[in-house]
Amino acid sequence: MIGSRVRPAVTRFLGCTVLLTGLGPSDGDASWHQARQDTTRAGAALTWRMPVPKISMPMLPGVMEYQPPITPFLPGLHVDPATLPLARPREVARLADGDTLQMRAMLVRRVINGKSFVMYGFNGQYPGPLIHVDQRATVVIEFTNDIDLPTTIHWHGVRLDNRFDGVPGVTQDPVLPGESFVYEVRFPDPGIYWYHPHVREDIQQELGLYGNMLVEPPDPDYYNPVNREEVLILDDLFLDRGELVPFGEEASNFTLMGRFGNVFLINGEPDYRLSVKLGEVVRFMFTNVSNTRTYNLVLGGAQMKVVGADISKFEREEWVESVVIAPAQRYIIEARFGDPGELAITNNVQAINHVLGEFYPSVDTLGTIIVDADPASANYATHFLTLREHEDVIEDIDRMRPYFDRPPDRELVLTLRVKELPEAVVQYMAIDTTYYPPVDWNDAMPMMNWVSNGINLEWVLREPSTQRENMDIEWAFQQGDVVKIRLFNDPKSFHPMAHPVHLHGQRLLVLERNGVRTRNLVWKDTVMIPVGTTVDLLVELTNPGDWMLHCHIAEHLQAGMMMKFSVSPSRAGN
Ligand SMILES: [Cu+2]
Repeated sequence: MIGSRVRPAVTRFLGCTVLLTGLGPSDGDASWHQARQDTTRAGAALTWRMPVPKISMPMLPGVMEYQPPITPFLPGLHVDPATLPLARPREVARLADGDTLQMRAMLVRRVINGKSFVMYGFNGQYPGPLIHVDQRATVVIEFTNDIDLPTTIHWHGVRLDNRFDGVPGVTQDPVLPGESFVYEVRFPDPGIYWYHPHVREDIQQELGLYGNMLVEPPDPDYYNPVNREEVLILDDLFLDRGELVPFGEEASNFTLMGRFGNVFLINGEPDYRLSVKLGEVVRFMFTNVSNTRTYNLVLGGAQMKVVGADISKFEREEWVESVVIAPAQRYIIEARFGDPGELAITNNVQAINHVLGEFYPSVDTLGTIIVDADPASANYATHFLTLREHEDVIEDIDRMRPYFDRPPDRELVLTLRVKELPEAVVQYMAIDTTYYPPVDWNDAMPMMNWVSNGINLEWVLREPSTQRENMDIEWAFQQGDVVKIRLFNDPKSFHPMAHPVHLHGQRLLVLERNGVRTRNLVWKDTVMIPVGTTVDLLVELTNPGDWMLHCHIAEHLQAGMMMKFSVSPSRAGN
């Protein structure tokens, strides 16, 4: 009686989809049932144990032994890794308008620092294929799901046709194991974008289902001339005692602070190396695909200028010493390597140990840039040393400036609701006089994080005017509307944390933070809201459909921090 035994597992797993989408379970095929049976048996063999914390701390009674009230899950536990294809580095898929790419989400064998893991990959690659297209192209993606969970693909930051946005229960049904879905993706904006599942991102993104889209502008002078362009994805994988830390099957774990990894990966490599010639100017396109970690990236002291972000160039290029990249954000940086030698690509942060009340500088090396003594054949130093003003961006934003000083049209408060936590933790937090930083650069409360999950915590977007929350919020707009949205991250909640908030299908400007006007604007789709901060966004609603607004910390999204808004087509029908 496979059906009767397995059906509850299917329902439970889709239960997470229900939380995400309000969508009921649907029947899968035989391979789906078999896959679920396998992982259900596997889940019973897995046990929970608190990961060894990176920071030193006294243990609260009951925390080490705490067993999350959910089933531990890892994919393909019964699969012999030797039978799986060895994942290979990302390949470039250069697609013309109208071209078709077949994409398959599948189980792969990954070897990281000499050890084999069963993980996921698109087309057997890590990251997934780099989809390289011209601006205004439309491509067809014939997608097949060959992993053991329902999934979809979301094309992050792309103002595409709503039907292909990849949100289960909103724009499509989830793609069950063995099933397929055809996406048509049009690219109206140049720059760097990325794709990932919109089902259980905490599991599927962590295990390798992500990739970039690079969209070429037709204007050859859109960017500065450089010696080369590098598309780099930043990620952190969470291992404990050499093994992947299990995920929650019915609900996410680590929902308080998100799943902070401890093995840093660039393009899926733990030891990324790039060789350049002396004097080379490199344009880096960075994407942060980590579940929760925000990076403060430094390129070994090389001179850097920031050129663009999520959906456009900045109004003006600027020199920077580091760049802060929150989950899902992209930054376009140009750097020049004027001295031979080795440079470390590092994450330089001020870490905190909440338990001991200590602050300390923390530097992690993500990769290495080797600068050759031979000079580059072409010398772009003059262009590099000139900070450009981008008139095309300024003129585009000029149409928005009349809206800058209007009062907010909508408001949201970002907060947290605690349901059931172990008594020791509740008592600890009650006497806690912890300082909460504007941004959590590290997992500073590993005990609290360990006992948190999608059962006992709920992250909340609350509309003050209606007291509605998350998916109960009803926002309806019209195509062509320009709306100001005010977000406030309540510092007085149980455990405040910065949230990278993402809007699907549209583009936005970050106008003000705590009343301070942004002096160099850029079109974005994901904005960081630090603790205690009020951020005003101006959103240009050009794209009709039903769209999500949510926190891009994967575990916060799974713990409810999402809402939907609708944009009806303008009467002119454009
Ligand atoms: Cu969040």
